[in-house]
Amino acid sequence: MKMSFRWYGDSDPVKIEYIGQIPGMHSIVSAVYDTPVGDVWGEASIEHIKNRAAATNLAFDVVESVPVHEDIKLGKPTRDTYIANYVENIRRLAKHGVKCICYNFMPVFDWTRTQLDKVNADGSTCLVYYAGQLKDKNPLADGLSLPGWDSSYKKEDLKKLFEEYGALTREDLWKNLEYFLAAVIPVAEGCGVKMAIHPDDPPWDIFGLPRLITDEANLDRFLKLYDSEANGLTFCTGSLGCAESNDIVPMIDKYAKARRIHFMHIRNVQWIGSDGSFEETAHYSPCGSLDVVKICEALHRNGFDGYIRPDHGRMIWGETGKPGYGLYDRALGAMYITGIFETLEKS
Ligand code: DNO
Repeated sequence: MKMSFRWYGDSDPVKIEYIGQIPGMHSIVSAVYDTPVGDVWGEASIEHIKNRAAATNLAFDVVESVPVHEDIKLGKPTRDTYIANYVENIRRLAKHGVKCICYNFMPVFDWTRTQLDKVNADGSTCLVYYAGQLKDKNPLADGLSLPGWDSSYKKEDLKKLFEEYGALTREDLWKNLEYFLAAVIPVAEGCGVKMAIHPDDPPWDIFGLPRLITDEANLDRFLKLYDSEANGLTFCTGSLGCAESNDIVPMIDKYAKARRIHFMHIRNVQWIGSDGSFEETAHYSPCGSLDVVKICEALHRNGFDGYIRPDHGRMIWGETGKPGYGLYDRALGAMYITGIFETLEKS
């Protein structure tokens, strides 16, 4: 496995030099942030990230994310232009050494939490999803902003998007995903890039918008849409694992064995009650509901050689910054996972 760490570029409060100081760190995971969704990324911007990484002895070989334009998900006539741009981005990234591209196919909203700064008993803060809190939220109402949303949406844009998705069935969304893969995967194959879809987070419909990448049956269906190693997964333990019904260790065994996991996001969550509520916790297994040792064992026994990054951490030691993406707790997570792998490799 290759350990990696997400870095949001020059404006990230976490300095790339600090990431380079974490033992065992191989890659930074980043993206071009100066270009609107759907456009082609400038080569100078790609090169800039690569140079920043190289100066810190890190590789820049994983991108998270090249976002998929809503017109592609909606299957609008304009999708072919956006797909052509997407394909050009894959070519450009490959040219600069990128081996793995993470993306998602969630309508409108990316990851969704109801609170970003829940104070824990020890004074740290974490991200939480309380189903009861979400019920009262109306995404079309003024002033609502949740993490992970594209904050550039105006109320009117959102209203229009909701109307467009209202006319789309779940099966239509699957068809649009298949159409996208048919165009993108052959190009990725040709230039040695592994595409890695991120599961929907949380893995169920929100605000009446359909979500597809949610459980084993749907992951199977997704992988069959285009049967190629280049059509793979970002296996996010927290996104899939916040649904108790997803038994993630056997799932990791299955997909790692099939060589369809290219990128692991490892984080822990604590299930709360039975309505889908959860809190994000430290990575250490006893802190949450997921067993990180068992997760790493499943990867190790299947010879996993892809990328891993410690996903969301808590805010600890007074750190402030991007919720979920501080330095300290993610660095602890990275070392914990690296330690588990060292043990597995030596035993
Ligand atoms: C959240 C992230 C996601 C992820 C995208 C991939 O912290 O895991 O936002 O980057 O869903 O496209």
